[in-house]
Amino acid sequence: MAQYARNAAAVAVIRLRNPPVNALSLTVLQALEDGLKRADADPSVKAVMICGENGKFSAGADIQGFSSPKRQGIALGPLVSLIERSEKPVVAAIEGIALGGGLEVALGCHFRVAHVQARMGLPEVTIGLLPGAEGTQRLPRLIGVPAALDLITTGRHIPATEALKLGLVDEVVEENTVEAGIRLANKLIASVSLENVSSKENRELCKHARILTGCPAGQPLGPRRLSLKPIPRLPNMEAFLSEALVKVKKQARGCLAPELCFQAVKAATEQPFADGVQRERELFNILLTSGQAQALQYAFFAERAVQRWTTLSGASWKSASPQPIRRAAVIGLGTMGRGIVTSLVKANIPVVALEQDVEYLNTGRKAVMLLLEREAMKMGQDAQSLDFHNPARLQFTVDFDGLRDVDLVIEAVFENMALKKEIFKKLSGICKPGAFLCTNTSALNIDEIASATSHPQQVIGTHFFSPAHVMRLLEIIYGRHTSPAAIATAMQLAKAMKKVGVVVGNCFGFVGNRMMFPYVQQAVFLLEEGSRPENVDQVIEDFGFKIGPFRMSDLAGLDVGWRSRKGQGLTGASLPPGTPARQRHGRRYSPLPDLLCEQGRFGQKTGKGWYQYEKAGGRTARPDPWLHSFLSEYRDTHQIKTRFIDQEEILERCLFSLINEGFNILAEGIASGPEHLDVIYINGYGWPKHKGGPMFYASTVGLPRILAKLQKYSEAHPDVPELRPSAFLKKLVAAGNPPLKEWMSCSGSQSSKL
Ligand code: 3H9
Repeated sequence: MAQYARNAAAVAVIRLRNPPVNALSLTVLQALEDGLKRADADPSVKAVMICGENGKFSAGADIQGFSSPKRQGIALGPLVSLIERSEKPVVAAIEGIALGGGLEVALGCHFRVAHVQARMGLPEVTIGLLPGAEGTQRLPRLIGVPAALDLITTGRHIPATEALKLGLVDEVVEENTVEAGIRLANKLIASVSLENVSSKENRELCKHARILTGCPAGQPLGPRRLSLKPIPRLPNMEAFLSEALVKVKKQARGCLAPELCFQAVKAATEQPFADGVQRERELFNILLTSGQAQALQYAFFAERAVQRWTTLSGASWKSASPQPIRRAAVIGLGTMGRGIVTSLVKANIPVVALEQDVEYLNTGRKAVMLLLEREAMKMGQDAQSLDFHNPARLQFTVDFDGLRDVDLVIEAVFENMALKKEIFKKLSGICKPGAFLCTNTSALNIDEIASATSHPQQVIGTHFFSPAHVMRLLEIIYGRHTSPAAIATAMQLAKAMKKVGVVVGNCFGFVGNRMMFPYVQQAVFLLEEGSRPENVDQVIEDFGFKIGPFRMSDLAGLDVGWRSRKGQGLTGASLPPGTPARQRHGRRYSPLPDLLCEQGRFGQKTGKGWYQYEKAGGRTARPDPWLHSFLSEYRDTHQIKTRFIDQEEILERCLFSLINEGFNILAEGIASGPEHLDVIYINGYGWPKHKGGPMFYASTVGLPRILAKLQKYSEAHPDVPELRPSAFLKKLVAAGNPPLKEWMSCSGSQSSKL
């Protein structure tokens, strides 16, 4: 609701109240409208101030409401106009956040005062929408087209200081914002009511109020009504807009909202306010029903839902308490370790970084310092707080003794079980008993690593994604003995590093990589059967992935997987003689990646992989005629008939096999819900967010269709178990294809492998 109150003077205060973020539900809107009408009707009220309960203005429209079947009720746009039309000055006192519809309400007000720590923005684009309460028309009138376009098409939140520079707010205060708002309202009252009074003192007061408000005498509010303001012209508006459109389209990669946001702002530059509003509404409705908005809003709530973690044994976020991390250590300063140290420093956690010898330590130190300097530059004025030259905040050592008093260690050495166990054994003897011992692994067994220590309850997997200081995902893997406090602490750490932590169970590859295996496997099988790397990548990138599987493999280095397959005895010297070239353990196997590695084609780093590059370390992938003839010869050698494979088959075999593995993971209880898998894929694997993650996508395709296709492909490739439909998928189809949020209630009888 919104609480209406009169203060001692003539200011009516309307306080938006809908915890936790004062979202503008229909009830809040109704109360806001009632409050405005009441203030209007009361002659003793001379000004109105709108603020929010609990130090937050408002996070905008209630996002849950967009999926509600009964969205009837008061509309936000006309309410913003009602505020603007008020004959009594209306002041917005912005504390905490003013986002989306919240900021649009503030734009309807005649004056805006913000607390110095407040953040503002129009983030609708990030949930597949555009500012649909006239924000696309008012904001460019207030701060100009370039700045408005930037805020509206990126959805970024800006601090109050930037808002002041842009002219988005009139005043930034460090003290109580509500009191500052009331003070301003009183000055405005003075400016209006004292105009005709001739005492010298009143004339002075009136003059002061006019300077403050920028309103000419006799028209106290006219220039403050943004809908009446002309758009600030640019000398080259047309050229500016066409360049901006190219940029917006490039960044959108198939997501509709940024381009429609652009169109709405463009309408503001071409049409009168009322027509622009009409255009904004049309575009908003297109987005609302596009499917992408549902996917993005699902992703928004999924990211919050995964914070409420549970484990198979019943531990949960409700009862587990995170422990404070006053000091952390990172072991290993390779690519991952460097990124992890950088993330910890950015999170203001003092770090001890350890390497095996001085030479590695010095190389690692240089690399970390470089990363931190770059980060500091990006962060601008906050950079001093990183204070990374201070040894109390970042210390480099080769001595394990330096780890005695740390609260948490993150081991980030090579993916080698023996090495990891050796380190954990050492840590177990050196660290204090309460220290949490985390291993950064992408696939290895957490229980086996924990078995090397005397406190396995303190051991937990923390799978970072490269580059670790950039990627948002942190897969948090609990083992058989991991304590709930260790999980809660790892989740808290993720939050401190501004990452999204997702708690999953322990199995080979955990969630992300386990689902990735069948996807990559299908991609390679498609090459065996007739596709080329560029065909497969194109289909996957057209779907919206940032990068296709072959370009990704070239970037990561083919040698990484080769080393792991050698370790598993799938290739190399340990392969038993007489093993068929294209079969392992009775299943289809493709030696293609191994053959490329044998030729020294490790990807970008060697200048050749699935593609060719301009030089070793080059970034521009070009299709390679050598590879095309190599594939033809390979098919001849193995008597594979080359066939044309269409886009549909490429997409379905890659994605449906990945999704199929997702159903197995859910059935085994490795993840407690489909949203976990989706958050992992969106934040760690470049899945297009506007398609909601693999499991959400499966729900939109329809489970019966996915099942039928998997059955078809499985019949055509009986030696590929990954294409055999998961029992859980079949069960859901038999249960009538329930909506995604009901899937887990159907999983009851599934057995757990944990
Ligand atoms: C809009 O305004 C459209 C208009 O232009 C036109 C309309 C015609 N609605 O993130 P947190 C919940 S579209 C409903 O954990 P934080 C959230 O789910 C809107 N619920 O906290 C969570 O619930 P739970 C444009 C919302 O401090 C709880 O609040 N606005 C909304 O890390 C706490 O959230 C946006 O896109 C909402 N609008 O971050 C802003 N917002 O506890 C979206 C939050 O049950 N919101 N909740 O899990 C945010 O960016 C962040 O939530 C915010 C707080 C920065 C506000």
